[in-house]
Order: sequence, then structure tokens, then C-alpha cells
Amino acid sequence: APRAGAADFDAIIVGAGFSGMYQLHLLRDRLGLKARVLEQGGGVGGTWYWNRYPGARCDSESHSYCFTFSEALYKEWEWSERYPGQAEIMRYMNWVADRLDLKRDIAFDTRVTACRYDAAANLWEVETATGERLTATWLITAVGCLSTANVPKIPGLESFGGRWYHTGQWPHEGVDFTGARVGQIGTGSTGIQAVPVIAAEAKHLTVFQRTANYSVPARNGPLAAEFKAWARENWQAIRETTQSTPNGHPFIIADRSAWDVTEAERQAIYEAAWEKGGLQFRAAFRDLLMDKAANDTAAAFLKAKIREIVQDPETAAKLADIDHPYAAKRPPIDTHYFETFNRDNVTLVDVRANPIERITPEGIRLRDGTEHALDIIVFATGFDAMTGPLLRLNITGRDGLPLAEAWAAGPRTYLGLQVDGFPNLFTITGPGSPSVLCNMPVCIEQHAEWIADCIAHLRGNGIARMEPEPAAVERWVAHVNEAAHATLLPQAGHSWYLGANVPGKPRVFMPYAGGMARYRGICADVAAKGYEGFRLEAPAPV
Ligand code: NA7
Repeated sequence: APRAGAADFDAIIVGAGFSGMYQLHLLRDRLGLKARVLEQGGGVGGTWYWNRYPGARCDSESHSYCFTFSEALYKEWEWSERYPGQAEIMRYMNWVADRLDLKRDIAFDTRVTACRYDAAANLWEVETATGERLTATWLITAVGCLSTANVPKIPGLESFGGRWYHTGQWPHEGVDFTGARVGQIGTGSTGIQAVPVIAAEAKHLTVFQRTANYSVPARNGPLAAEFKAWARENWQAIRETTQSTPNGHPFIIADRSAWDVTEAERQAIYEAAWEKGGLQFRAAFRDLLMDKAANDTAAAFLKAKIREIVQDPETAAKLADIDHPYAAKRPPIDTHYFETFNRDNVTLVDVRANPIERITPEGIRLRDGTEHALDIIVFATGFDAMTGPLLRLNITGRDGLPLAEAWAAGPRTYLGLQVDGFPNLFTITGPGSPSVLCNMPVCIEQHAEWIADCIAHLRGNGIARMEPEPAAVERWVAHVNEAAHATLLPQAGHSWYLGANVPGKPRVFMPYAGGMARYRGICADVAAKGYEGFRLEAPAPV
């Protein structure tokens, strides 16, 4: 049986984004625990601390992209736009951190390099880049899902004579594109946000597209005073909506099939959704993510829009040559993305047909020998999603088992919250949780609260060690897989949901696609049944 260890802290939390901040607040201010947050950045904000690229903006609507656990906190903050921009989110995060007095328990500029579970002492030892070692009973990762930049290993990058940047590691002082010939690789959510902003500043922008993507106009803009007042007054109702929908957004997915209406009605519904803008487009019919033929109707509508907007037919054809179902990859929303290809200073290059061969001192060379001379390369190439940020922590569990080894064939968790072989480790928005398929703060609040309740239960019952049973992990992995395959999501073979964007990464559908509301119910049920599926051990008598 485990000992009750004498650790430096009750809990160490890695990361000071939404997750780490809320977890600290709950453990310290509600449970009275001694908790410490270790954060590699120089401030709070997590993903928003690093993603300062041009056009960086959240795709969740601002009145739901925030903490909702406190009515007072919710009502005191006023968002200025329908979608919050990076700078405004950073102001919000700092405001919350100050308002809850969190910063005194966060060590900034502190990168975790290793985490080791010491079975004899029953504690976690966490090592930082400066060689400091701290111990804690509970280790909680709050490292986000999209925080390990994926810079593709294109030969010759080191020889490039210009400057290059990854959008997720953007210089804090910004990048001046004036007069520059810019090449951007990547047309995911990030790339689609960056293109119009870079094009407006650069001398020329060449967009290297490997996979064409759908996008719906965000219809961003300042929020009207009436809307702000409505959101303040409807804190409870908004919270109830986000907690009861599958994706945590403040809109309801229509309870009608694409086949319940006539062709003309369907077009009118899509047209209205297009005008309204944003991720709500996918809520037009309940079966868009389940029924391929239903999805085809949305896909056809969106492809027709691209051909309507983009004047050059050849460019339009390349942009509309999309081979995955709509929303099977994370669906981008944009501000004048397709319109930007009508500018004289923007060129689209199809690198599916003619791949990038190498980066030269002058720019990018394609397989057919075409050279694109560039001063700046922007990598909007995404992240080693979900597992990347966890594996980078070099976690070793019981019997010296490295997490990388436990997950060699893909991530295996129970509820996305714990891993067998890694006692007393909690992973906020870990693989196997809804995370990236959900409006993040909604998912994060549920996780942090579940973890806090769990720790309170363990302490109240004198339990010193918690770990999922391998059979529970086995069942959960199977359920995550089954939930994914009940949707069209796995049909986008090159998506980061599957790890397919990182060469050599195992192809496993990582997030839980069964819906946030259902997941919330499952987690609550597990807790109500005395943490069913977990092994709970009391300390050995002294
Ligand atoms: P994504 O969605 O992973 O997009 C990355 C883009 O970069 C995508 O178009 C990729 O094409 C492209 N890419 C990646 N590697 C290469 C190489 N080697 N050559 C050419 N093109 C490449 O990342 P984002 O940052 O846009 O979005 C991540 C999430 O952040 C987003 O969904 C939101 O949740 C916030 P591919 O599709 O792999 O062919």
C-alpha cells in the first residue's frame, strides 16, 4: 500500500492557460490545498500567449469563450467583438488572474522537463529546465491540446536566407510584412485567419495549399450594447445551453434531418446559416456529421460559394477541390479568406499536385522545379495535437514506464483524465476527452471541477493513490473509437484528430466524439459510483 508522501505541494499544475488557472483557483481557494503552477511562458494565457500571428482570433463566440463558473466574474467582463481577438483574450486572462489573485502561485518562465512518479514515496517529482526539483502528491497537466508546434521537416530550411516563423511561436514584437514577398504554408483554421491580414500588408503573398478546406464567414464585428446586456442578463441560460449541447457552443443543433426538407428549403437554410456565419453553420441539420449524403449537400453549397467568390476559375477550382466531408476536419471560419484570392498580390499554389521539394536560400522549390522567391516563410502548419504536449513533459510512471512507451500505439486513457500505470496524474483535456471537439472553456471547467471534486473525495476518505484499472482504460479506448466511427470524422484521413499531420505518429482518433453533454454525464456517474473503474488505495499504516 502507498505511503502518504511528504511532498513540497499537494498539487503541481503544469500550464497557466484556462485549465491551469481554474484548477489552481479550485484547489487553492475552494479546497485549501497547497498548489503550484509551473508555466513555461512569461505570463498567463496558454495558447493565446504564444499564438500572436496576424489575425489570431477565437472561433468560439466571446460570450461563451470565457469562464462561466462565477456569475460575478462573468458579468464584470465585457467583450468588444463577436469573436475575441488574441490581444483581448490576453487582457481577459490577465484580468481573471489578477481578480482571483492567481499569479502569486504561478512560476512563470519555468519549463517542465521531466515528471517522475516515485512509487516508494507515492509522490511526483517534477524537474524544470533550470534543474529545480519539486514534489507533489497530485500532478495535473493543463498543457492544452494544440501547443506543440509542428514545423515540417522540409529539407533546406536551415539554408533559407530570409526569415521564417511558425504561427504558434509568433514573436511578441510582431512581424513587419511591409514590402516583403511572403510564402505561407498551411490552410487550416490558423492559415485561413492569417491570409487576409498578411495579404493586406505584404508586397506579395503566395499560399501553399496541400489540402483545400471549407470555410464559412465568421461575420465578426463589434457587439451591440443590447447583445452585451442580453449576455449579462442571461448568464445562467447561456451556461445551461453550453453545458447541454454536444460541442459546448451557445447554439442549438437543429433537430431536423437534411432530408426533412425540400431541396429549395435546404438551400434557403444553408443561405441563412451562411449569412449568420460562424461554426453555427454546422448546426443547420442534426445529421451533417453522421450521414454522408446529408453532409454532401452542405459540402456542395460551400464549394459553390467558393466558386462564386473567387474570380479566377483556376484558383477557385483549386480552393474548392476539397476531398473530406464538411467539418470532418476542424471547420475554419474566416474574415474575407476566399475574397483575398481576388487580390493582385496573392497567388495560390497547389502543393498536393506539385509538392514542396526543398527550401533554398532564396525561397521554396517545388518538385517540378518551379522556384518561388521569398523573404519570409510563415508556417501555419499546426500542432502535434493532444499527445504532443504531454509526451514533451517526459512523464514516467510506475516501474519507470515512460508515457511515450505506454502510448506507443496511440494514447490510452480512462475518460481522458487518467492513465493506467501513472497514479495520481490527471490530464485536463487529455486524449479521450471531448476537448478539441468542444468549446474549450466549457470542457475545461468540467474537467477541473471533476478533478477538484475527486481530490476532495480522496482526501476526505484517506485515499493516497488513485489509478484507473487497465480494464476501464480498455473499455474507454474502445468507446472513444466507437463514438468516432459513429460519425464522419474519421473519414478525413489527413486530420490532426487522427494524428495524421505528424509523420510517424500512430493513427488513432484521439478526442471523444460522443458529445460533451454525454461525456459530462458519464464522468458524473463514475464519480457517483465511488469512482468506478479506478483503483483507490489508502496509505499504509505508520
Ligand atoms: P491545422 O488545422 O493542422 O492546419 C495545418 C495546415 O498546414 C494544413 O493545411 C496542413 O495541410 C498544412 N501542412 C502541414 N504540414 C504541411 C507540409 N509539410 N506541407 C504543406 N502543408 C502542410 O493547424 P491550424 O494551426 O490551422 O489549426 C489548429 C487548430 O488551432 C484549429 O483547428 C483550431 O482548433 C485552433 P494538410 O491538411 O495536413 O494536408
